[in-house]
Amino acid sequence: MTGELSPIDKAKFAAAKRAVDFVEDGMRVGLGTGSTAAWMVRCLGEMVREDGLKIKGVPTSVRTAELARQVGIEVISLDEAKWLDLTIDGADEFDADLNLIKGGGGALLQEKIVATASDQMIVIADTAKEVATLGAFPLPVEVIPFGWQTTRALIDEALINLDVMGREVTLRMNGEAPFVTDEGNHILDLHLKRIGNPRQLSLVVNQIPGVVENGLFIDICDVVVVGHGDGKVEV
Ligand code: ABF
Repeated sequence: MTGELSPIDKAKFAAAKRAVDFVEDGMRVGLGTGSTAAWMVRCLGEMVREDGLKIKGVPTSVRTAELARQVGIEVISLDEAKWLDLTIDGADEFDADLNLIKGGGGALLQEKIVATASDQMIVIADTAKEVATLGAFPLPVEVIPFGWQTTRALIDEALINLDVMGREVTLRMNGEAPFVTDEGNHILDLHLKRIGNPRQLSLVVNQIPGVVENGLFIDICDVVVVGHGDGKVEV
């Protein structure tokens, strides 16, 4: 499954491989999105095919759903599952309090719904994702397409009073056209450099009309599994 991996992929694979140890027979598992989460889906697929592991997976994106089916995991919707035992997902940044920035891959809305509906959320990451203060990675905010420029102006205005270092807001593009999420929305990336108070920022941004959800995950993650380039893992 792995072949010759680069150190970064080795780190992602190692984290994914360790995290699937938390998965038990009969569990309903939230399946994250992104390259690290894809390793986890492949590992789970192998356990299903080769060890007879019985799980039901709730994917957080169309692409994860496709991969999960390909590797042999039974896929169900969140409404069918109702509640999940565990979600395993990647992240763009995590801090010492296990607060996260997610959404670089554009799937933050479903990722947050799924993680919040889980008894436990495990993040899998390489060491580059660990930060002292969140914010070097641009914060993704999912907004509805209707009036998105007005929504952006309201975000600009709100940022003036918040404890952040940068204030540039850009519309995420996919070539010449705005990026469209699985839910048909757009993403604004907030280039904040340093987020002094993630909880306050999250609450303020989510109150702006047109905002669907932001990529700050506060008090949602329970465990971070960090993979290193030499294949070692810390939990
Ligand atoms: C998802 O994938 C995201 O929320 C995050 O944006 C991204 C991390 O991607 P990768 O694992 O490819 O670095 O988990």
